[in-house]
Amino acid sequence: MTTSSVRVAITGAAGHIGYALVFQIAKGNMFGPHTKVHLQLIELEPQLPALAGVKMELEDCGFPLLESVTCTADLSVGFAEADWALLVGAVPRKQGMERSDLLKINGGIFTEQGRVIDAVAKPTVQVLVVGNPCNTNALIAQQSVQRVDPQRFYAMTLLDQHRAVGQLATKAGVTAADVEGCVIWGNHSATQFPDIAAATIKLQPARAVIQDDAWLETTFLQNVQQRGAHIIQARGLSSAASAANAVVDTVAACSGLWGDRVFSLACTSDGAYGVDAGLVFSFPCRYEDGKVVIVPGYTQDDYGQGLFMKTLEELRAERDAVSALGLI
Ligand code: NAX
Repeated sequence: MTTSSVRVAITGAAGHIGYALVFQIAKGNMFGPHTKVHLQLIELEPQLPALAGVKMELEDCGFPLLESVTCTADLSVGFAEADWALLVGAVPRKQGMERSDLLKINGGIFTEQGRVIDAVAKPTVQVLVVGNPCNTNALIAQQSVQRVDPQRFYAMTLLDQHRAVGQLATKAGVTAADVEGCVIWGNHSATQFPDIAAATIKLQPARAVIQDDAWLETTFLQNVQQRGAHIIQARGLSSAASAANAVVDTVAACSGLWGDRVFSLACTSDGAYGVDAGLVFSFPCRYEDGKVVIVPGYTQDDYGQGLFMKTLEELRAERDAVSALGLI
């Protein structure tokens, strides 16, 4: 029995992640088997022919839950009445480009997208930024809103959590389902802090099961922080299927489909854990009373505190850089 429907807007829908994502949503993996979906696919004008091909393939799948597919380069059509806006499209850093150029170009894109979302999406819309630098792009996008609650803008770090869990599971010779309580703090970047202080493997403290502090503090840390680069080295392309999988899981978790399970999400700090209010920072979160909340009570030793401060300092610097550019 299907009971409801959701409108999902996706930018960059003809890109690598978009192509791995839309079929999962249409199949029901994001909102479950009883929710119909309208896909509102947004691309740059030159990519519209490729997007038309994606639409053909969606039609060729015969997905029972797929109500409609809109393909557009017009943001006000793409974000109209959206329940979720998945901001995947972004301009990648090219050779010779300064970081400030990247922030400026993407800043313009995310300012405009935030403005249009505020104007035409449902007032209850939730926004997940995937396009990098995703934390700061989310910070920029939420500045444009007046009607929509800026707290409903997030950036994705669940892929990083899944990567950390994968590393621990492989090292311990167990499956991912046996690993719990691993969280990501801070920025979706090479400074991110994958924290295993509260993690368990088969319900035993992860550190005691692994019994290799040197591995945890070097190989594990680098493998998680550098996983994106390692995948590019191996594939010649950046992670797409695993990123799409994490988008599906993030939206499901934010929609209550993960129950009260804790998951990593970059959301707007309210000052929790000493993070400057307003920064979009990855915290342990859970769905509670119809919304996403930051889970309190995690503690860190000096080692963890050092890593926490490093990623916090990086996000402060990104915020100051976009502030200097007049983007926030
Ligand atoms: P692709 O270059 O394959 O696709 C991006 C698509 O976005 C292109 O089709 C492009 O035409 C479109 N696009 C660009 N600007 C747009 C705009 N203003 N409006 C609408 N569409 C626009 O990149 P892909 O591999 O799909 O990666 C997309 C983004 O995800 C990148 O910024 C990437 O860095 C980021 N990632 C974020 C991750 C995360 O965990 N937060 C992990 C994976 C990924 O690296």
